[in-house]
Amino acid sequence: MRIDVVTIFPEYLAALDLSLVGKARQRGLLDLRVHDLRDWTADRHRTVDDTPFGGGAGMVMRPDVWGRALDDVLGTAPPEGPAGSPSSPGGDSPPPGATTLILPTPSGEVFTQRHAEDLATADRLVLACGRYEGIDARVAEHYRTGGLDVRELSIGDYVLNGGEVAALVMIEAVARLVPGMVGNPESLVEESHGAAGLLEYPVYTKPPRWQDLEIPEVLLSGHHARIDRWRRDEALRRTARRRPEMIAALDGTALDKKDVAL
Ligand code: 6GU
Repeated sequence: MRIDVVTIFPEYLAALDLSLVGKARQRGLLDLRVHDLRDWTADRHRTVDDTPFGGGAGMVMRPDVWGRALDDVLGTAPPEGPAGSPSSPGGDSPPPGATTLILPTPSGEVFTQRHAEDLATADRLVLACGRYEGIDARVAEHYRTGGLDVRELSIGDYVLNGGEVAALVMIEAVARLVPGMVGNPESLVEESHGAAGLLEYPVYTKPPRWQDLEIPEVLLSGHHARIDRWRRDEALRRTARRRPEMIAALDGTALDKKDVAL
């Protein structure tokens, strides 16, 4: 998979050198490139924003700068100048295949595990991180009209200063679902927000007694059917308390006769 991030703060994305995503990059499973939006500015001050039409507080990011950047990174830019001219800041030509343009924004659809699963099947993701009051709305409209899959996505109901942290969240959630990226695919099976539609049950490890607290006895029983039953009931209880709307959303066939009464 190829992922490009365009931002005025490339340093924000340094965390992508670490952990699972960093290893996937080293192993060549993930081609991740971070670009500085200001490389596509045209003035001495490298301006990316301007005042909003219609008035109001704050600044809006200019569509012309974003258009040059995204055309270049997406590979929809007009042909380059004469041979020997400096190469574009976007680098060499992008791969063919399904591309999704993601615009992280607090006014987007809320990003869920379902979005992550869907985006993990794309060949290419391009994330355009806005700052200030956001990106001129014509940018999303232009690329959508051009036939690109454009997603405006929020990571939750709170406001961040820009799309960079949201981009980190989405990239990590997607990358761990790409085949080969997670060491043990079984760890994807029983997790929270997975197929069961429940939060995950509580987990325990050694030592068996800590701060006067013991682990639930059933986990030491070696009785796998009883352990599975206990875990499912704990997942149901926890979900009912913390996320009652997830219980309401379970389909009629999701609960069995032995499920704990909630
Ligand atoms: Cl994607 N961007 C910003 N600026 N704030 C957010 C967000 C995104 N998602 C939640 N809050």
